[in-house]
Amino acid sequence: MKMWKTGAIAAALLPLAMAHAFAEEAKTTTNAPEAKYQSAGSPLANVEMYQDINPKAPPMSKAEFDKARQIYFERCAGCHGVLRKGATGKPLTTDKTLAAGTDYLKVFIKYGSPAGMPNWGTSGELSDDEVDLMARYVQQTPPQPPEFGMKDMKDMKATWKVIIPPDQRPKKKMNNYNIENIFSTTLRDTGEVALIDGDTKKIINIVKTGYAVHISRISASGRYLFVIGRDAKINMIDLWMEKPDNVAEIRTGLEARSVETSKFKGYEDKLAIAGSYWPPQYVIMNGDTLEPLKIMATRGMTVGDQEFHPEPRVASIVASHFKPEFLVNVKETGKTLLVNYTDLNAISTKEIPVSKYLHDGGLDSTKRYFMVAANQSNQIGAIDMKEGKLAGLIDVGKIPHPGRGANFIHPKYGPVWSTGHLGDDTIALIGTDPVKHKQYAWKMVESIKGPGGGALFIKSHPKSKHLYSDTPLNPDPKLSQSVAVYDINNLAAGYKTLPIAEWAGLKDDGAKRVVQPEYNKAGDEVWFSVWSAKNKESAIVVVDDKTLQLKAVIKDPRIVTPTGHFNLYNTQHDIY
Ligand code: DHE
Repeated sequence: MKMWKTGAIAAALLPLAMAHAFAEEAKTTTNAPEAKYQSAGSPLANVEMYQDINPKAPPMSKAEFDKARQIYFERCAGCHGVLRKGATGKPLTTDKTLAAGTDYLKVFIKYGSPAGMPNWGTSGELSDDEVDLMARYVQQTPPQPPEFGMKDMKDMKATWKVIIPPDQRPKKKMNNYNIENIFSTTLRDTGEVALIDGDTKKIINIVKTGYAVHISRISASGRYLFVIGRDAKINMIDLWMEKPDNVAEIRTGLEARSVETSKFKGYEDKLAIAGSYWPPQYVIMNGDTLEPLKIMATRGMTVGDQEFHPEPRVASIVASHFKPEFLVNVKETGKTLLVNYTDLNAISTKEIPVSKYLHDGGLDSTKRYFMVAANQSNQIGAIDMKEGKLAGLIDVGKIPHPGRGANFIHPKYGPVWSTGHLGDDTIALIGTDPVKHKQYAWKMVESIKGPGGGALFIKSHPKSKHLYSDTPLNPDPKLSQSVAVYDINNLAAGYKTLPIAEWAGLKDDGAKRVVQPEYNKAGDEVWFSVWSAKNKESAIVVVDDKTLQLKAVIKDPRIVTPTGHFNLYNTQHDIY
């Protein structure tokens, strides 16, 4: 039998103890489903960056550095930030990592931490060599991706293409589709959207878009559809064409998630806006050609502690119906910007400090208030777009994640907006009527119990008596493959579970995560994506909202990794 000397045991255990200490120090509100969700992979992985040789850091060859940089941007940047200044995860700047040292960092990376750092080594996602590589990499000076400005020959202007100029586009609708009931479905891993006819459930077209497409938004008139990829590529699709397809495209940065178009009276279809994760900026474009007109930076001071943040990412953006303004939520600074677009040569921006870190959100039923999730503060900010101020900051559950949230009339509290949570099993209901239900406005009036954490999207419809909440990131497949539905007139009765993935009848054993309830225009059907890996079968399941029975399953070899889907009418009119 091998004999261990006390000193050897102590030496072997030391890094583990230190990692625990580091984990304690690094306590964040991150939890495992959220950490996995954030580490979805950044397109910056493939961007060439300069290696700065730091004499204090452990040596790394150029090949090792490039490999580690790629892993970092694929797995770590979502939480720790591009420049490692910290976001959902703790800062990994060299003052901290050099002091920690390679052994200490290796244990931390391999085993993870109770505070939410995934166990990259023991889960099998990184080999021991890769763990060692990453421990050395995070002690190097963080390489900075390039900026992405306007320049004609390079950057934004060089990526801008008008495929069909406005004067060569149809003068009237050239197809017989009921455009308002089309669904734009994200095909995440093929870099496409499927345009599906909501009436016939047939695919109209599969349109090529950016890498790992994120969201779809629709112009004020309902004619143009805008889709943004994680690589900040925007595609503009003309729905009047015989077969709706791309008419313009551009890249507004190197990584992005949000796009929107102007909706104020007199500015319908005039402008588009996209926010980037990198560089930290937003870009205002011509609404029918995507010509980039103005780039605005978001670098600045954080809310509360007022520290400079070099890379505050742009999260959700919405167009105001009350003023010629875009509402731009900046994640790391925790601020909402009201960007007035009447004079692009003298843009006025009102900055509203809210809370950290702003992510997704949606409008209340009057469209006056934008409800934005501050996911690391467990709060929702209610921004009054008419008065241009913070109407309320509401404490909710752990890591709210509403998508756009769900509005409905509660029998006691009147109009409420609701959100589910990534970090716990509750659904928060917030009163949104400061006139007739003043005592409930901007308060969490109720927290109802859902099936589990890992919720991403919640949805209702003015014509429905139901509220649906998914849980695709719950580790229990029974929950990630089903959806909870409540009767809004009797929430106390609890929820029913609909076995959506089972109803899809898929032939193989994919993850079958059930994502994003979305109503059709009439509000009598609800669509769900059943999301499996790229090499497995996926589907879309349609439920009859009255009977809660299966109505249709849409399967097609082209429906690969469906995630978000957007009914064009409901998206155009902010109905949710
Ligand atoms: Fe999303 C919305 C960012 C992972 C599906 N997502 C958003 C918005 C942001 C965002 C900022 C709000 C846009 C707006 O309203 O203008 N999402 C991020 C991330 O940073 C994150 C955590 C990690 C990443 O690397 O991207 C992330 N998102 C995901 C997914 O893994 C999801 C589930 C599947 C996918 O397609 O990648 C996903 N996000 C969505 C969807 C919306 C969204 C469907 C739109 C919701 C809506 O109802 O409008």
